Amino acid sequence: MYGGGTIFENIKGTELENEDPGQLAAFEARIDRGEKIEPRDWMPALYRKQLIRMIEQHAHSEIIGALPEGTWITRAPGFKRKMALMAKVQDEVGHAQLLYSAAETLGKPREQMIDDLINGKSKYSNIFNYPAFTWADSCFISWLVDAGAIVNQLANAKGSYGPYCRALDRICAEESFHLKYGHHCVIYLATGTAIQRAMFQEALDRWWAPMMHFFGPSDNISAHTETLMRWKVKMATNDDMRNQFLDMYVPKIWELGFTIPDPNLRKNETTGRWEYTEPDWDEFKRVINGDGPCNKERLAVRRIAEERGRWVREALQSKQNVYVTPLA
Ligand code: FAQ
Repeated sequence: MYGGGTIFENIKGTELENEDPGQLAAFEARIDRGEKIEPRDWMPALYRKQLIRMIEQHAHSEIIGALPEGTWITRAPGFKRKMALMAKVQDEVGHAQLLYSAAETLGKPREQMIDDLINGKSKYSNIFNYPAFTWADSCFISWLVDAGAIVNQLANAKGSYGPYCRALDRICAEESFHLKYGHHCVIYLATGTAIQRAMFQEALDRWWAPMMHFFGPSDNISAHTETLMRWKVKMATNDDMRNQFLDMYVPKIWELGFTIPDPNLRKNETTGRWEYTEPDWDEFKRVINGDGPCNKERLAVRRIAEERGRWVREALQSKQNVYVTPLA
């Protein structure tokens, strides 16, 4: 069913109108049976387009997501935390590589994806456009942003597109280490001095709104959820993922004695759902469309990285390899 009728009653005037009905029906039957779709299989153009959009945005989010924490590597308190944070940041960049590879299987070259990122054409996660002023901000990202990412990725990993699901299985395994590292860092602050506790509370106050935005617009205004869920690209709605995150992490935050900056946040025991102040979707739209506190800075850093790495890529692609004859 789609918008109240069968797919064939509802495709008129949509991007599916030009698809062959037989192929479309066979494709949907495969999805319904829980089969994985692989790169050489037939798929509707809209499925391909939506997957490229979503996987590409996910890849960009990993690579840009490395930046706010990356600036804390040299300032992390203690050698062990520096090592752990460096490994985490390296993992995030590795996740981007896995995701770019998955998106490439759908036909969009990596160079074009990077161009679209640095030219501001593609989106990436709203949350990485906020500044990490303090060490507690870095701890918030490692614990709670990674927690949110895991909620989303565990769901998407059960989806229909083989290469994306396999990439997500690997990514989730690494993210679970990040989460433990982040939780450990936050417990340290929570059980530390009054200044350390205040530092995390202040981070929580600033990051809560972007964290609520992180799962995407409410279901009633989300543009793509219906199509993506129908084709099992997304396995949970934005509101369901937000609810699951609140269910798992609000009790843990309260347990550590911190206050969540939303007076309306409570679990409705009758519905089993969390109630909260409706996030400011105007701010969300502004940030994802390029006007957040750090958008310009984030893209500027990526442009510099792209420019400085050009000679390496050119050297690797060069056909004029120089062979050194071993000395006799
Ligand atoms: N930020 O119709 P929907 C991480 C856009 S990885 C920016 O609901 P959809 C790891 C959306 O693209 C974090 N834009 O969209 C890490 C669309 O715009 P468009 C990233 C957003 O796709 C941790 C419009 O709003 N994870 O954190 C956001 O059905 C720590 C309408 O929205 C993924 O990308 C947002 N938060 O659902 C790294 C997972 N939300 O394209 C370093 C895969 C929505 O029409 C440190 N993605 N938009 O112009 C997904 O599951 C989905 O794409 C959603 C959005 C759930 C994010």
